[in-house]
Amino acid sequence: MKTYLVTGGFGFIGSNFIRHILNMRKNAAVINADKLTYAANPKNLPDYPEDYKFYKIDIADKLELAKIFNENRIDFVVNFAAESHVDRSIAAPGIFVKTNVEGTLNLLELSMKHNVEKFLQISTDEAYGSLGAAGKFSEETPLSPRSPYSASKASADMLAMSFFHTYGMPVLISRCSNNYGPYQFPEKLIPLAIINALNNKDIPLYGDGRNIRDWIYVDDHVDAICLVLEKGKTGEVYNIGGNSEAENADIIKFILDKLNKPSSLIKYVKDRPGHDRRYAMDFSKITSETGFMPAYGIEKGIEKTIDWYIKNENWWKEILSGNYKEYYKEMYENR
Ligand code: NAD
Ligand code: TDX
Repeated sequence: MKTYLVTGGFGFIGSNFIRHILNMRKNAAVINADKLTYAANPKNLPDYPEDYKFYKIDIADKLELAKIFNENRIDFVVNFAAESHVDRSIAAPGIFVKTNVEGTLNLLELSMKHNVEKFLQISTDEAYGSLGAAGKFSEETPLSPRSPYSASKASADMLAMSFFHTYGMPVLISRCSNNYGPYQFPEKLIPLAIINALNNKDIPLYGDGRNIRDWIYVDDHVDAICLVLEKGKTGEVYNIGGNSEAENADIIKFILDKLNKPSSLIKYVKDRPGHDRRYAMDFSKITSETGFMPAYGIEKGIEKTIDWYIKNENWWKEILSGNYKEYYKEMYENR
């Protein structure tokens, strides 16, 4: 029996990861450590109330976090917990440093003290910065983060790798491109566009709408994480991508088309400050070392995602009717 400590397990990717582990690994126990911020939702894991332990914990609180390690033998740490939204980091960077940097440091220190078998830091392509029209990020690309969010993630990555080099701790880092799929909080582009389109509301498109992201369906990211944990080498970074570069405007048009909604719902708004132009991932290293290849192309992945948001209206209606509404209004409707 191996025990996984999954931080941020009630968020988007963390909940999809826990579901996968509980379904696929009969000899795995999961501990979910989550602060339950606005982005968390216990209903992201509706079918597994009994199958794992949950600690409501802020990873930035080291004393609280230590309880988990004192009460359980942890084999693998998978650190998803983070403030994850770039726009919020521009509005209020402090909490990004607290959670993403200080929280990761606490986890590293406790994981080292308790001799965990592997520590996987879940990171992002945004740590590399922004690309021009050509080229891709490789694991050798120097880190050059440009938003408070990506600066906090790059800092956490550097701390994590310093624990490998300084203390010989078994640390791995995975850096993934933009995820989408079920249970994504509707502040991010794809769920926001689907929900607004379903509600016949304007969809805000930043700047000229031609910024490019490499999109990956969340199940593919989860598969890649499992492969990194199983076959990755400690002290190494693994890029994960979806092979699906697309301009934001084309993503929104595709969604509107699928839902038979008019393109007049697109509303061009003021650009995000410091908006990264393009991300693209060279993920040949994880492919050659673990066999990873994304199973979903962008069209199939978005169709599946639209289908999920249509069938799970209650999930997002509840979110939109809560406190988040005020933020949503301020952020998008008054631009
Ligand atoms: P999310 O915002 O949906 O979920 C984050 C989760 O972390 C929430 O459940 C929240 O309550 C929890 N959390 C936040 N602060 C915490 C704290 N101090 N202590 C404990 N728990 C805390 O995020 P996501 O989109 O699922 O992203 C998960 C991870 O993957 C993040 O580290 C993010 O940087 C990384 N990542 C995300 C993407 C993406 O496209 N979403 C891409 C690459 C990497
Ligand atoms: O309303 C919007 N309109 C718009 O044009 C929103 C929310 C976004 N955008 C643009 C900004 C980006 O170019 O769409 C693109 C995607 O934006 P987000 O969904 O906010 O994602 P991004 O900023 O690219 O960051 C995401 O991917 C990498 C995640 O939020 C990060 O956690 C992850 O590390």
